[in-house]
Amino acid sequence: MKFIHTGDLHLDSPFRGLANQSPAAVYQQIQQSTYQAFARIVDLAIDENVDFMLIVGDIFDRDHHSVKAADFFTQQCRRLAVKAIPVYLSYGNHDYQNVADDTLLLPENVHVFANQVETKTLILADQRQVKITGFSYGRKWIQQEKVSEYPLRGNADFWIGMLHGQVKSGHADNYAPFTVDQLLSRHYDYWALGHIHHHQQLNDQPPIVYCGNPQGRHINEAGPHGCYLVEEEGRQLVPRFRAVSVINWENLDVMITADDDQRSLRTKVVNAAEQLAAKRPQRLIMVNIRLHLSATTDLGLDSTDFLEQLQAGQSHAPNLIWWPANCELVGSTALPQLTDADRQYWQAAANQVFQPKTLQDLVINDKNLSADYLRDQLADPDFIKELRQTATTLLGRRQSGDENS
Ligand SMILES: [Mn+2]
Repeated sequence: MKFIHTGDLHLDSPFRGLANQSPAAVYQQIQQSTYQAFARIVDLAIDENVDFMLIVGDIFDRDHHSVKAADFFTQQCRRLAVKAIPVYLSYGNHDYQNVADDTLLLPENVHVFANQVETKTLILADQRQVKITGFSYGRKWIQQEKVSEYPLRGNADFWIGMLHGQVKSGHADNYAPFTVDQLLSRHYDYWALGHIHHHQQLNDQPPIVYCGNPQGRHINEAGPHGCYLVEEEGRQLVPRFRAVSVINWENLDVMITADDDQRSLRTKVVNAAEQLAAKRPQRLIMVNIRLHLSATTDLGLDSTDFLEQLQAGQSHAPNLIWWPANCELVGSTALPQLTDADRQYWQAAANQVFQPKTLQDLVINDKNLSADYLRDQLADPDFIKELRQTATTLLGRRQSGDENS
Protein backbone atom coordinates (compact mmCIF):
# COMPACT_ATOMS: atom_id res chain seq x y z
CA MET A 1 0.00 0.00 0.00
CA LYS A 2 1.31 3.38 -0.95
CA PHE A 3 -0.14 6.88 -0.70
CA ILE A 4 0.75 10.55 -0.81
CA HIS A 5 0.18 12.87 2.12
CA THR A 6 0.02 16.53 1.20
CA GLY A 7 -1.84 19.67 2.28
CA ASP A 8 -1.53 23.44 2.63
CA LEU A 9 -1.37 23.89 -1.14
CA HIS A 10 -2.48 27.55 -0.82
CA LEU A 11 -3.10 27.54 -4.56
CA ASP A 12 -4.16 31.14 -5.05
CA SER A 13 -1.49 32.78 -2.88
CA PRO A 14 -1.26 36.31 -4.28
CA PHE A 15 2.44 37.11 -3.59
CA ARG A 16 1.42 40.76 -3.83
CA GLY A 17 4.49 42.29 -2.20
CA LEU A 18 6.82 40.77 -4.75
CA ALA A 19 5.34 42.30 -7.91
CA ASN A 20 7.42 45.49 -7.85
CA GLN A 21 10.60 43.92 -6.58
CA SER A 22 11.33 41.39 -9.28
CA PRO A 23 11.49 41.27 -13.08
CA ALA A 24 8.42 39.95 -14.86
CA ALA A 25 10.00 36.56 -15.56
CA VAL A 26 10.77 36.00 -11.87
CA TYR A 27 7.40 37.24 -10.68
CA GLN A 28 5.66 34.96 -13.14
CA GLN A 29 7.56 31.95 -11.78
CA ILE A 30 6.67 32.96 -8.24
CA GLN A 31 2.99 33.29 -9.09
CA GLN A 32 2.98 29.91 -10.83
CA SER A 33 4.96 28.18 -8.09
CA THR A 34 2.14 26.96 -5.85
CA TYR A 35 0.35 25.55 -8.91
CA GLN A 36 3.44 23.89 -10.33
CA ALA A 37 4.42 22.35 -7.01
CA PHE A 38 1.04 20.64 -6.77
CA ALA A 39 1.28 19.49 -10.40
CA ARG A 40 4.60 17.87 -9.45
CA ILE A 41 2.86 16.02 -6.60
CA VAL A 42 0.27 14.73 -9.06
CA ASP A 43 3.15 13.64 -11.36
CA LEU A 44 4.69 11.79 -8.42
CA ALA A 45 1.38 10.10 -7.56
CA ILE A 46 1.05 8.89 -11.15
CA ASP A 47 4.72 7.80 -11.48
CA GLU A 48 4.56 5.91 -8.18
CA ASN A 49 1.11 4.54 -8.99
CA VAL A 50 -0.08 5.29 -5.45
CA ASP A 51 -3.31 3.83 -4.07
CA PHE A 52 -4.65 7.23 -3.01
CA MET A 53 -3.80 10.82 -2.08
CA LEU A 54 -4.62 12.71 1.11
CA ILE A 55 -4.91 16.53 1.09
CA VAL A 56 -5.19 17.86 4.63
CA GLY A 57 -6.69 21.34 4.33
CA ASP A 58 -5.83 24.75 2.88
CA ILE A 59 -6.07 23.65 -0.75
CA PHE A 60 -6.95 27.26 -1.44
CA ASP A 61 -5.46 30.31 0.18
CA ARG A 62 -8.82 31.97 0.70
CA ASP A 63 -12.36 30.84 1.47
CA HIS A 64 -13.51 32.63 -1.70
CA HIS A 65 -11.08 30.82 -3.94
CA SER A 66 -10.36 32.16 -7.38
CA VAL A 67 -11.86 30.59 -10.49
CA LYS A 68 -8.32 30.01 -11.76
CA ALA A 69 -7.29 28.03 -8.66
CA ALA A 70 -10.51 26.02 -8.59
CA ASP A 71 -10.20 25.21 -12.27
CA PHE A 72 -6.57 24.19 -11.93
CA PHE A 73 -7.28 21.98 -8.92
CA THR A 74 -10.17 20.26 -10.71
CA GLN A 75 -7.96 19.57 -13.72
CA GLN A 76 -5.23 18.03 -11.59
CA CYS A 77 -7.81 15.83 -9.83
CA ARG A 78 -9.00 14.71 -13.26
CA ARG A 79 -5.45 13.61 -14.11
CA LEU A 80 -5.63 11.37 -11.02
CA ALA A 81 -9.13 10.18 -11.94
CA VAL A 82 -7.81 8.93 -15.29
CA LYS A 83 -5.34 6.77 -13.34
CA ALA A 84 -8.08 5.68 -10.90
CA ILE A 85 -6.32 7.33 -7.95
CA PRO A 86 -8.80 8.50 -5.33
CA VAL A 87 -8.27 11.77 -3.45
CA TYR A 88 -9.41 12.37 0.13
CA LEU A 89 -9.55 15.98 1.10
CA SER A 90 -10.59 18.13 4.00
CA TYR A 91 -10.79 21.93 4.07
CA GLY A 92 -8.71 23.87 6.57
CA ASN A 93 -8.79 27.28 8.25
CA HIS A 94 -7.97 29.13 5.03
CA ASP A 95 -10.48 27.48 2.70
CA TYR A 96 -13.10 26.70 5.34
CA GLN A 97 -16.60 26.27 4.00
CA ASN A 98 -19.94 24.68 4.55
CA VAL A 99 -19.25 21.44 2.70
CA ALA A 100 -22.94 20.79 2.08
CA ASP A 101 -23.05 24.01 0.01
CA ASP A 102 -19.74 23.42 -1.75
CA THR A 103 -20.21 24.49 -5.36
CA LEU A 104 -16.86 23.22 -6.57
CA LEU A 105 -17.51 20.54 -9.19
CA LEU A 106 -14.86 17.97 -8.42
CA PRO A 107 -14.55 14.68 -10.31
CA GLU A 108 -15.89 11.51 -8.73
CA ASN A 109 -12.53 10.25 -7.49
CA VAL A 110 -12.45 13.14 -4.99
CA HIS A 111 -13.96 12.51 -1.56
CA VAL A 112 -14.52 15.61 0.57
CA PHE A 113 -14.84 15.29 4.33
CA ALA A 114 -17.96 16.82 5.90
CA ASN A 115 -17.84 19.51 8.58
CA GLN A 116 -18.35 16.83 11.23
CA VAL A 117 -15.79 14.12 11.92
CA GLU A 118 -16.54 11.13 9.70
CA THR A 119 -14.84 7.95 8.52
CA LYS A 120 -14.55 6.93 4.89
CA THR A 121 -13.73 3.44 3.65
CA LEU A 122 -11.47 2.59 0.75
CA ILE A 123 -11.05 -0.93 -0.62
CA LEU A 124 -7.62 -1.46 -2.15
CA ALA A 125 -7.01 -3.47 -5.32
CA ASP A 126 -6.00 -6.45 -3.15
CA GLN A 127 -9.31 -6.15 -1.25
CA ARG A 128 -7.74 -4.86 1.93
CA GLN A 129 -9.65 -2.15 3.73
CA VAL A 130 -8.42 1.35 4.60
CA LYS A 131 -10.40 3.60 6.96
CA ILE A 132 -9.76 7.34 6.85
CA THR A 133 -11.17 9.69 9.49
CA GLY A 134 -11.28 13.46 9.20
CA PHE A 135 -13.38 16.62 8.97
CA SER A 136 -13.47 19.95 7.12
CA TYR A 137 -13.39 23.38 8.75
CA GLY A 138 -16.78 25.09 8.51
CA ARG A 139 -15.37 28.28 9.98
CA LYS A 140 -12.00 29.99 10.37
CA TRP A 141 -11.36 29.03 13.97
CA ILE A 142 -12.05 25.75 15.70
CA GLN A 143 -11.26 26.07 19.37
CA GLN A 144 -12.68 22.71 20.43
CA GLU A 145 -10.46 19.68 20.67
CA LYS A 146 -11.65 17.39 17.91
CA VAL A 147 -9.66 14.21 18.54
CA SER A 148 -12.16 12.85 21.07
CA GLU A 149 -14.67 12.78 18.19
CA TYR A 150 -12.37 10.49 16.18
CA PRO A 151 -13.37 6.84 16.77
CA LEU A 152 -10.96 4.37 18.32
CA ARG A 153 -9.28 2.19 15.73
CA GLY A 154 -11.70 -0.53 14.74
CA ASN A 155 -11.44 -3.43 12.36
CA ALA A 156 -9.58 -2.46 9.19
CA ASP A 157 -6.23 -3.24 7.60
CA PHE A 158 -5.15 0.39 7.94
CA TRP A 159 -6.65 3.30 9.83
CA ILE A 160 -5.56 6.84 9.05
CA GLY A 161 -6.48 10.11 10.74
CA MET A 162 -6.49 13.42 8.85
CA LEU A 163 -6.28 16.53 10.98
CA HIS A 164 -5.64 20.16 10.11
CA GLY A 165 -4.61 21.57 13.45
CA GLN A 166 -2.03 22.58 15.94
CA VAL A 167 -0.50 21.14 19.08
CA LYS A 168 -2.27 22.61 22.09
CA SER A 169 -0.24 25.42 23.64
CA GLY A 170 -2.62 26.92 26.20
CA HIS A 171 -3.01 30.26 24.37
CA ALA A 172 -4.85 31.19 21.17
CA ASP A 173 -5.59 27.55 20.41
CA ASN A 174 -7.75 28.33 17.38
CA TYR A 175 -6.92 25.41 15.15
CA ALA A 176 -8.41 22.20 16.49
CA PRO A 177 -5.83 21.86 19.28
CA PHE A 178 -4.53 18.40 20.10
CA THR A 179 -1.78 16.61 21.99
CA VAL A 180 0.38 13.82 20.58
CA ASP A 181 -0.89 11.55 23.38
CA GLN A 182 -4.48 12.17 22.27
CA LEU A 183 -3.59 11.12 18.75
CA LEU A 184 -1.74 8.02 19.96
CA SER A 185 -4.75 7.08 22.09
CA ARG A 186 -6.76 6.41 18.90
CA HIS A 187 -4.32 3.60 17.89
CA TYR A 188 -4.32 4.63 14.23
CA ASP A 189 -1.59 3.56 11.80
CA TYR A 190 -0.85 7.07 10.54
CA TRP A 191 -1.79 10.66 11.35
CA ALA A 192 -1.74 12.98 8.36
CA LEU A 193 -1.53 16.50 9.77
CA GLY A 194 -1.85 19.87 8.05
CA HIS A 195 -1.56 23.53 9.07
CA ILE A 196 2.11 23.96 10.09
CA HIS A 197 4.04 24.78 6.94
CA HIS A 198 7.40 23.29 7.97
CA HIS A 199 7.34 19.57 7.27
CA GLN A 200 8.10 17.54 10.37
CA GLN A 201 7.35 14.32 12.15
CA LEU A 202 5.89 14.51 15.68
CA ASN A 203 6.10 10.76 16.26
CA ASP A 204 8.07 8.00 14.57
CA GLN A 205 5.74 4.99 14.83
CA PRO A 206 2.93 5.27 14.28
CA PRO A 207 3.94 8.26 12.16
CA ILE A 208 2.37 11.60 13.12
CA VAL A 209 3.41 13.89 10.31
CA TYR A 210 3.03 17.48 9.19
CA CYS A 211 3.53 17.47 5.41
CA GLY A 212 4.28 21.23 5.24
CA ASN A 213 3.26 23.31 2.24
CA PRO A 214 4.60 22.05 -1.10
CA GLN A 215 5.82 25.53 -1.96
CA GLY A 216 7.34 28.03 0.48
CA ARG A 217 5.93 31.53 -0.01
CA HIS A 218 8.39 33.76 1.84
CA ILE A 219 11.64 33.63 3.75
CA ASN A 220 9.92 32.32 6.88
CA GLU A 221 9.12 29.23 4.82
CA ALA A 222 12.75 28.69 3.79
CA GLY A 223 14.32 25.45 2.64
CA PRO A 224 12.93 22.54 0.64
CA HIS A 225 9.18 21.96 0.59
CA GLY A 226 7.31 18.96 -0.71
CA CYS A 227 5.07 16.10 0.32
CA TYR A 228 5.34 12.64 1.88
CA LEU A 229 5.24 9.39 -0.02
CA VAL A 230 4.09 6.82 2.53
CA GLU A 231 4.70 3.12 1.98
CA GLU A 232 3.75 -0.03 3.79
CA GLU A 233 6.81 -1.85 5.14
CA GLY A 234 6.03 -4.96 7.18
CA ARG A 235 3.33 -3.89 9.61
CA GLN A 236 4.31 -0.23 9.47
CA LEU A 237 3.61 2.79 7.32
CA VAL A 238 6.85 4.62 6.53
CA PRO A 239 6.77 8.25 5.30
CA ARG A 240 9.50 9.65 3.09
CA PHE A 241 9.78 13.34 2.27
CA ARG A 242 9.87 14.23 -1.44
CA ALA A 243 10.84 17.79 -2.36
CA VAL A 244 8.71 19.33 -5.12
CA SER A 245 9.05 23.09 -4.57
CA VAL A 246 9.72 25.08 -7.73
CA ILE A 247 11.21 27.99 -5.83
CA ASN A 248 13.27 27.73 -2.67
CA TRP A 249 13.60 30.57 -0.21
CA GLU A 250 17.05 30.48 1.35
CA ASN A 251 19.09 32.53 3.78
CA LEU A 252 22.61 33.31 2.66
CA ASP A 253 25.04 34.40 5.37
CA VAL A 254 28.04 36.42 4.22
CA MET A 255 30.69 37.82 6.55
CA ILE A 256 32.03 41.29 5.86
CA THR A 257 35.76 41.27 6.52
CA ALA A 258 38.16 44.15 7.13
CA ASP A 259 39.54 44.19 3.55
CA ASP A 260 36.11 44.21 1.86
CA ASP A 261 34.85 47.15 -0.14
CA GLN A 262 31.36 47.23 -1.66
CA ARG A 263 32.60 45.84 -4.95
CA SER A 264 34.40 42.86 -3.43
CA LEU A 265 31.43 42.25 -1.19
CA ARG A 266 29.14 42.09 -4.22
CA THR A 267 31.40 39.52 -5.86
CA LYS A 268 31.44 37.52 -2.64
CA VAL A 269 27.64 37.50 -2.43
CA VAL A 270 27.21 36.58 -6.11
CA ASN A 271 29.67 33.68 -5.82
CA ALA A 272 28.06 32.38 -2.64
CA ALA A 273 24.57 32.63 -4.15
CA GLU A 274 25.68 30.78 -7.29
CA GLN A 275 27.13 27.99 -5.16
CA LEU A 276 23.91 27.78 -3.19
CA ALA A 277 21.81 27.63 -6.36
CA ALA A 278 24.07 24.92 -7.84
CA LYS A 279 23.24 22.73 -4.85
CA ARG A 280 19.53 23.04 -5.61
CA PRO A 281 19.23 22.32 -9.30
CA GLN A 282 16.01 22.86 -11.24
CA ARG A 283 14.61 25.49 -8.96
CA LEU A 284 14.83 29.22 -8.63
CA ILE A 285 16.43 30.29 -5.36
CA MET A 286 15.02 33.41 -3.73
CA VAL A 287 17.88 34.57 -1.57
CA ASN A 288 17.69 36.51 1.67
CA ILE A 289 21.20 37.92 2.06
CA ARG A 290 22.38 38.43 5.60
CA LEU A 291 25.52 40.54 5.73
CA HIS A 292 27.30 40.07 9.02
CA LEU A 293 29.08 43.12 10.32
CA SER A 294 31.75 43.08 12.94
CA ALA A 295 33.13 45.93 15.05
CA THR A 296 36.01 46.55 12.65
CA THR A 297 34.00 46.55 9.44
CA ASP A 298 31.95 49.59 8.60
CA LEU A 299 31.52 50.12 4.89
CA GLY A 300 28.81 52.68 5.39
CA LEU A 301 26.64 50.14 3.64
CA ASP A 302 22.99 50.81 2.91
CA SER A 303 21.35 47.40 2.56
CA THR A 304 18.60 48.74 0.25
CA ASP A 305 21.12 50.27 -2.18
CA PHE A 306 23.26 47.17 -2.01
CA LEU A 307 20.24 44.98 -2.80
CA GLU A 308 19.28 47.18 -5.76
CA GLN A 309 22.79 46.89 -7.16
CA LEU A 310 22.63 43.11 -6.86
CA GLN A 311 19.21 43.03 -8.49
CA ALA A 312 20.38 45.23 -11.34
CA GLY A 313 23.26 42.80 -11.92
CA GLN A 314 21.06 39.72 -11.75
CA SER A 315 18.32 41.07 -13.98
CA HIS A 316 20.72 40.67 -16.93
CA ALA A 317 21.77 37.14 -16.01
CA PRO A 318 21.22 34.89 -19.05
CA ASN A 319 20.21 31.94 -16.91
CA LEU A 320 18.42 33.19 -13.85
CA ILE A 321 18.84 30.54 -11.13
CA TRP A 322 18.79 32.84 -8.12
CA TRP A 323 17.28 36.18 -7.28
CA PRO A 324 18.34 38.59 -4.50
CA ALA A 325 14.98 38.99 -2.78
CA ASN A 326 16.10 40.73 0.36
CA CYS A 327 19.22 42.01 2.11
CA GLU A 328 19.76 42.69 5.77
CA LEU A 329 22.65 43.77 7.90
CA VAL A 330 23.27 41.67 10.96
CA GLY A 331 25.32 43.17 13.76
CA SER A 332 27.86 40.81 15.31
CA THR A 333 27.32 42.40 18.69
CA ALA A 334 23.63 43.14 18.61
CA LEU A 335 23.53 45.75 21.34
CA PRO A 336 26.98 47.31 21.16
CA GLN A 337 26.87 50.36 23.38
CA LEU A 338 24.66 49.36 26.26
CA THR A 339 25.62 49.55 29.88
CA ASP A 340 24.93 46.46 31.97
CA ALA A 341 21.85 48.11 33.48
CA ASP A 342 20.45 48.99 30.02
CA ARG A 343 21.16 45.50 28.82
CA GLN A 344 19.23 44.08 31.75
CA TYR A 345 16.30 46.39 31.02
CA TRP A 346 16.31 45.32 27.39
CA GLN A 347 16.40 41.61 28.30
CA ALA A 348 13.57 42.01 30.80
CA ALA A 349 11.45 44.00 28.33
CA ALA A 350 12.21 41.60 25.49
CA ASN A 351 11.28 38.62 27.65
CA GLN A 352 7.93 40.27 28.22
CA VAL A 353 7.26 41.38 24.67
CA PHE A 354 8.45 38.33 22.74
CA GLN A 355 5.87 36.01 24.19
CA PRO A 356 3.40 34.33 21.85
CA LYS A 357 0.51 35.64 23.94
CA THR A 358 1.68 39.29 23.87
CA LEU A 359 2.40 39.20 20.15
CA GLN A 360 -0.93 37.49 19.41
CA ASP A 361 -2.72 40.29 21.30
CA LEU A 362 -0.81 42.93 19.35
CA VAL A 363 -1.78 41.31 16.07
CA ILE A 364 -5.39 40.78 17.03
CA ASN A 365 -5.80 44.39 18.20
CA ASP A 366 -4.17 45.87 15.12
CA LYS A 367 -6.62 46.04 12.23
CA ASN A 368 -3.81 46.35 9.69
CA LEU A 369 -2.19 43.16 10.86
CA SER A 370 -5.18 40.90 11.18
CA ALA A 371 -4.00 38.60 8.38
CA ASP A 372 -4.47 34.96 9.24
CA TYR A 373 -1.01 34.28 8.07
CA LEU A 374 0.53 36.42 10.80
CA ARG A 375 -1.33 34.46 13.41
CA ASP A 376 0.00 31.24 11.93
CA GLN A 377 3.51 32.68 11.96
CA LEU A 378 3.23 33.68 15.58
CA ALA A 379 2.43 30.12 16.50
CA ASP A 380 5.90 29.14 15.33
CA PRO A 381 8.53 29.53 18.10
CA ASP A 382 11.29 29.93 15.48
CA PHE A 383 9.50 32.92 14.04
CA ILE A 384 9.34 34.60 17.44
CA LYS A 385 13.04 33.94 17.92
CA GLU A 386 13.74 35.54 14.54
CA LEU A 387 11.53 38.50 15.39
CA ARG A 388 13.42 39.06 18.62
CA GLN A 389 16.73 38.82 16.78
CA THR A 390 15.58 41.35 14.18
CA ALA A 391 14.34 43.76 16.83
CA THR A 392 17.65 43.46 18.67
CA THR A 393 19.58 44.13 15.47
CA LEU A 394 17.42 47.13 14.57
CA LEU A 395 17.76 48.56 18.04
CA GLY A 396 21.51 47.99 17.98
CA ARG A 397 21.78 49.67 14.58
CA ARG A 398 19.68 52.65 15.60
CA GLN A 399 21.75 53.02 18.72
CA SER A 400 25.08 52.93 16.93
CA GLY A 401 23.58 55.40 14.41
CA ASP A 402 22.78 57.79 17.24
CA GLU A 403 26.31 57.47 18.50
CA ASN A 404 27.68 58.49 15.11
CA SER A 405 25.50 61.55 14.79
MN1 LIG B 1 -1.90 26.44 5.70
